[in-house]
Amino acid sequence: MAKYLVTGAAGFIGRSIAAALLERGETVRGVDNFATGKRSNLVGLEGMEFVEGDLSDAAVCERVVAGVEIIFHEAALPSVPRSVEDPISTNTACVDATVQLLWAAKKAGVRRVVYAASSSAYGDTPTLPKHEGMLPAPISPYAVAKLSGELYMQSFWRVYGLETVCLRYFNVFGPYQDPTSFYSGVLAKFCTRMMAGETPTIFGDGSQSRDFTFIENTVRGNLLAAEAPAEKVAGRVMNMATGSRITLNDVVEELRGITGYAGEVIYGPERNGDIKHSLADIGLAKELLGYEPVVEFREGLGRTVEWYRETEQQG
Ligand code: UD2
Repeated sequence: MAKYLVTGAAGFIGRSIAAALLERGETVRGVDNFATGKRSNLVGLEGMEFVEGDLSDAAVCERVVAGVEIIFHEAALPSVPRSVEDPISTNTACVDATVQLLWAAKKAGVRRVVYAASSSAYGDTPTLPKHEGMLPAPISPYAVAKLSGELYMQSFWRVYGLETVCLRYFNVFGPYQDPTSFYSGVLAKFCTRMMAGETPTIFGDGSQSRDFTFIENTVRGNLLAAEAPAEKVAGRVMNMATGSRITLNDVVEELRGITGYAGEVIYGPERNGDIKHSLADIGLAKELLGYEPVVEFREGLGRTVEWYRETEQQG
């Protein structure tokens, strides 16, 4: 019987959490509907019990939560532009599925749910760094959907006593992130394109900045959130990031150095629903979880390029 459930286990973040749990010798169940997750991401996770299914289906939720103590809820339909084009699918995957999962978890007596919340909740407010005391101001349907998930988490803590912890991820990147979709995260796209000598396209003038967070930091934060005492973390929302930011123009310069790309960069129109600057205050996660980022941006970027090179990924 599995102690941990990882939703979105065939996705980039889910598979990384599952791998860390297996490494610790834990019993793990994973679920994924392969909407954006990949079967190839399950290679190396043979020790995990895997269920293929969609969490918007109550029967799937009931099946996967059975006997579980702690859930890492990573399943979602990411991407701001995808949600602008199709808000219904984003809502189904991020909101409906989350409520179904929580309801099944509550009924099955699951103790804790650690939720992949998003920095997009802060919207485009000019104040930097973003801290958890700020009023949410989501812009895109994606941001609204992820924030709704947070609110459901807090409700299930308040109403049913299900321990929930929301970690607001800030632009996670690293090995296993899919570079092949139009909706892929910018670093997955830029790393693989520039490695292949192909031109990256920046949406806007490239002065936008992000608190890009290497996956190992995110995984570490999740494990800490699963272990922290309920008195400290249940019902809480906290940023999960590095506390530093870099502009897209500077990212491209870094990648020129790492990949040897000497070609041009195309500048296209700014993306609808985009946020200009994003930077986290990580003080709360430090205080409540003892979290510290362990891999800084440049090292993470180098390791990511190395992984794409070794696995011969194409953007
Ligand atoms: C948002 C969230 C992030 C996570 C993610 C999931 C913010 C600040 N961040 O990421 O935490 O939830 O959604 O999808 O809300 N871009 C280009 N060229 C490309 C692709 C992207 O210039 O080929 C730009 C894009 O316009 C944006 C930046 O790169 O300014 C980052 O885009 P992204 O899609 O990687 O992530 P973002 O910030 O929407």
